Amino acid sequence: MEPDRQTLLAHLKANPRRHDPNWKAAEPTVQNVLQNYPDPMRALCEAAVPALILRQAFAPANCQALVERLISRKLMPDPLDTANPVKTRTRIDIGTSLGFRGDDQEAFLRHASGTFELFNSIFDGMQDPVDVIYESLRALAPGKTVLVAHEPDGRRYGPAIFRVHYDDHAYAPHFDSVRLREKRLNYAVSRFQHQFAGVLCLQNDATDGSSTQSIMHRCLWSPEVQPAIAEGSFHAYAAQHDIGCCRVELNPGDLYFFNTRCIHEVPALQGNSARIVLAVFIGYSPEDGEIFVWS
Ligand SMILES: O=C(O)CCC(=O)C(=O)O
Ligand SMILES: [Fe+2]
Repeated sequence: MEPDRQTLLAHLKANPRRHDPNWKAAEPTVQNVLQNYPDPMRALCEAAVPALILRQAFAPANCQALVERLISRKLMPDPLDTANPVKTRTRIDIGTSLGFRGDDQEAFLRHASGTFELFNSIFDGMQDPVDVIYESLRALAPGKTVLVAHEPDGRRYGPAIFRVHYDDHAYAPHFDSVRLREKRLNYAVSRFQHQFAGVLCLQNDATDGSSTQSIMHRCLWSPEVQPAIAEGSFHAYAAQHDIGCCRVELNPGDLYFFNTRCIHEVPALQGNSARIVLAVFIGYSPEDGEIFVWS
């Protein structure tokens, strides 16, 4: 359950976030990351860094072209089309979400196969942003095989998902784990010890420097922190335990990877535009030759 928005804001007001100057993302290119962290996946496992950021992994000009493509294919509404019906949701997903559809495994896998068809045609004539995420991960995890997550019978999960966020959409402080949180032990991805996310920024909610950005807290989830997450009092918990954070500042085309067991949040949007990302989850175990990617 999402904690109550008012509670969250009250705790945040009384306990402002503290930036941790000693916890910095590794960036801006694969080469630089590997120089400083020869095993970047290990750095993520240990939360030695809040994130790995690859600047302009996807050309910024292509971001705009891609958003226009999503609009022309009617996958998201045209913001200039004032005849649009009033939106009733603050988020549109384009793709297949295990979190949302995983309760019915058959329906989930069927939906995922539809997403493969959609993604096969959607990027015609342009750089494929899904490839960019997978190739970046391959470069950061030399020696591993990076592939779309699949069940033992070969059926694949969704390869990635577009998320279009509107209005005052927010992600309260949370963690993501098929193993520890969602407890989807009937899925092949539950074999992995660690879960990461890869998020490619396609559009910010504002272009004037006031855009909303994700915030990583220097705190790996444990049963001890769970009550604060559930109650919406994580900001007070962080202040009490002197937990600092890092704001991951992204521009369109920037791709970041992080450990989803780190408590993270995206505060409420304030700008006039939608915040649009292409996102994946990643399953990783140090001794496993395969890395599974899904959405
Ligand atoms: O959009 C982001 O940057 C992260 C979103 C997130 O935390 C999630 O989808 O679980
Ligand atoms: Fe998350």
